Amino acid sequence: MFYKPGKGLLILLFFVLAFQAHSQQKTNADSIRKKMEWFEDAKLGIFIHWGIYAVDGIDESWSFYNKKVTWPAYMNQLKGFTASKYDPKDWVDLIASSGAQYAVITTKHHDGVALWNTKEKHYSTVKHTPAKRDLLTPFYNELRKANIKAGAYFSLLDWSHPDYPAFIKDSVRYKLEDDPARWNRFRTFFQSQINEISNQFNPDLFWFDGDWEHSAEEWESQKVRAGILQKNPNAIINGRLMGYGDYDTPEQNIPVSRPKYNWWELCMTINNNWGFQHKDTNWKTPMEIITLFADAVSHGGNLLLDIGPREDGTIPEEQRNVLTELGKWNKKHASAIFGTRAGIPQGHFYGPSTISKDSTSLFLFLQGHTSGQILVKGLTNAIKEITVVGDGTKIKHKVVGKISWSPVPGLVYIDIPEGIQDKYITVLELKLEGPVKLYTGHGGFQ
Ligand code: H79
Repeated sequence: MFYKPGKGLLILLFFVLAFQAHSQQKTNADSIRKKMEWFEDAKLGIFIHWGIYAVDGIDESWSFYNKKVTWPAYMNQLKGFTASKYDPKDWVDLIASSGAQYAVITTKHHDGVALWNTKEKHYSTVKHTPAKRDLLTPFYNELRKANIKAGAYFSLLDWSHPDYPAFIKDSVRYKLEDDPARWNRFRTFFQSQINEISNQFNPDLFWFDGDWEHSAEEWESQKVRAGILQKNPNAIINGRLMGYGDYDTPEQNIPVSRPKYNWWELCMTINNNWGFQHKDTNWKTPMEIITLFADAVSHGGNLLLDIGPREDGTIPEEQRNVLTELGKWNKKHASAIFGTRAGIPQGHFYGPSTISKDSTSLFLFLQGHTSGQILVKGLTNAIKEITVVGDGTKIKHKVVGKISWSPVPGLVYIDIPEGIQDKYITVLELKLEGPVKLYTGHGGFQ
């Protein structure tokens, strides 16, 4: 008798295949390794969601898509977007103080409102809001002065464009297959906007969003990628181009195991929303942000931490506070964070860790007010010295249970004295004899 797969199994298979098609990376890691260097070293970026949604403090674009407000009511916010206190120098000072090495700003969200003077006949802050100006040029200029890499978020999908098929949930303007000419008009439009961004701002990084509504063929992903790289061969492209990007972008959800792409970046809000919302006071604390930052870096990833300025361009105090506290901690622990590589697996040390680029220093992150003894397992290297990062205190360790004739290393117990604890996370540097080498066996005699 033949096995007849049940409906459930077929549906599962469909999702597995669909997911693979979505997430499979078409770019070869070796071919992009060189240009990815700064990104791999950078660890921290600041994401900025600024748009008309800050006027009423409602979900960016999704509020009309999900029918929480009507599209006309949403677009009415155009009238209230002033940028009257916008101070790009202040923004960049704040970003620099956090220790971030790059920033990514929304050039256009799913609502279609461009923050620059687009030549296309479509919405912009220049032509349709009291702000009446290109908000991106002054920001990018300040970033470059501060030597911070410049990133451009761009939504491929555009729910406000008359030639874009999807509009609001459960309602489309037309079906692509019924009117390919109309879809082609949209393609010409969005490719032109991407070209404008390339030519006017020459971003170091493109951060696409909204790719899930169409296939790579429909988006002409290869053409988008080629166009960007023609202008700037070193531009980095995030992984939301239906397989034609350079790195993975888990959103809001912290990965427990390392994402598939060779490089990855966790994007995360400080409260519950990307854009400014008056009622959202669910702020993450500096401790929580520092903890999840250390966790991302420990797994070889970056954190792209989001801020949402008000419509007038001011940045809420709670967000400023998180960035400055994170910055103070980063300054003290710079050697353990920037330019490092993913740490050792959990079985060796139960906490985040990183390894210096030359692999001869192991950094251990101790959460809370750890004191007493901590344990490292399976570390083959001899330890030259252990210091508290950013403080210099030398601390003692003891190797326990090493059998002289066995290659299995002993257990390393490290004494954590009182008085050296950081307010957030204390970091130890273990200077090793040679590059880190781990024993991963089953114990016993070999
Ligand atoms: O700009 C911010 C958000 O507005 C935007 N990305 C960040 C940076 C964003 N919001 N949600 N999403 C991206 C993911 C959307 C997921 C869904 Fe779906 C779209 C859930 C349902 C439709 C994709 C397609 C996942 C399941 C089906």
